Amino acid sequence: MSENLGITISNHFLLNQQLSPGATGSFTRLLQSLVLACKIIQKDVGKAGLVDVLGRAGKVNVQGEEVQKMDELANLTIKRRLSVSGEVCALVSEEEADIIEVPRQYPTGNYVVHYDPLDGSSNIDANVSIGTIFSIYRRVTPSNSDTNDKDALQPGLKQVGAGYVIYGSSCVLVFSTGQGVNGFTLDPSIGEFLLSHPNIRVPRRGKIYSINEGNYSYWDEGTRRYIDWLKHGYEDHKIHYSSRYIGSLVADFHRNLLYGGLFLYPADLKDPLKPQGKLRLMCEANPLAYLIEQAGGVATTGQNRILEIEPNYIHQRVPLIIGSPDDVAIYQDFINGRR
Ligand code: P6P
Repeated sequence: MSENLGITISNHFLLNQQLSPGATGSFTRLLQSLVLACKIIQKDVGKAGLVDVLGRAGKVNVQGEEVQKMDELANLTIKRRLSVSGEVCALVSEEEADIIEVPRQYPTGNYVVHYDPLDGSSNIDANVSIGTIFSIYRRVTPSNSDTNDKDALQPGLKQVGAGYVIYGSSCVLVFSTGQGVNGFTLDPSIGEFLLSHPNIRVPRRGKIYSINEGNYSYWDEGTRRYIDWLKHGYEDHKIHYSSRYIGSLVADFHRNLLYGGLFLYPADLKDPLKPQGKLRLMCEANPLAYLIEQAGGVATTGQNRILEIEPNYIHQRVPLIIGSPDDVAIYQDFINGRR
């Protein structure tokens, strides 16, 4: 049995983080609050078919998307656990229009957390894997002042931690604080996340591409030529690529992180209100870009490195091409006219 198994996320974090000089335990407490929130969401998602938490909540969120009852429950769970942690000064949820201030009755801390409480939630009724994505920054305004946009609108390079939890055949938390990427699987019999995927590295090249081909006619010409090359260019690349697209970003990303390959949600002209594509920079692209770079991969809009984008709006959308470095490089050759 690997000597790594049996290590809880708290053990692993304390062993790897608290050895750093000046560590106060504040980030550990924040992480523990996030982990507790995700355990609660896993419980709720796990019994969604049995209690009245499936289906639509009968409202539309700031993204213009149908809110699922589980979206609301997951959002409330994370908001509550992080607000009482005493470690955050502001929260930004994919489900809420504005920056969420910590209620005055709770102490505030020095971290800002962006999160998508339940990504892929439209798949809940079909029991498809869904997930929570989170992105952690240090505040940049003085700790004795009110937080403002400066704290919430930082480029992805400033993240001090990022991760996701995938609620699937098992519940897996994948996380990084800049010293590599590690995966922890929830052992429901003891309620602990145990180290199961130490030091995840994405293969340099894969055989999987993930994209919604229903949007083919809305893509730019370079993206269309690249996808055509993957499908019809065997004589050139000698690889039998597979198309795998679940329609749940966390699940598609997690598979490609482990197996290698490329996930693409390029800008498309399908919705003139979303010319930069569908995915959100702060709570989807940035945390996954942080993870993929920590695992040896690449994340780009096609033109720009995701982590270097200076955000101007908390719900800003960006094109996202993310995965194995050699696959991303070939895609960029196509869209920049080098192929
Ligand atoms: P489409 C889910 O709503 C989500 O935000 C991501 O999880 C997923 O990758 C994407 O949208 C799917 O979008 O347009 O292909 O249905």
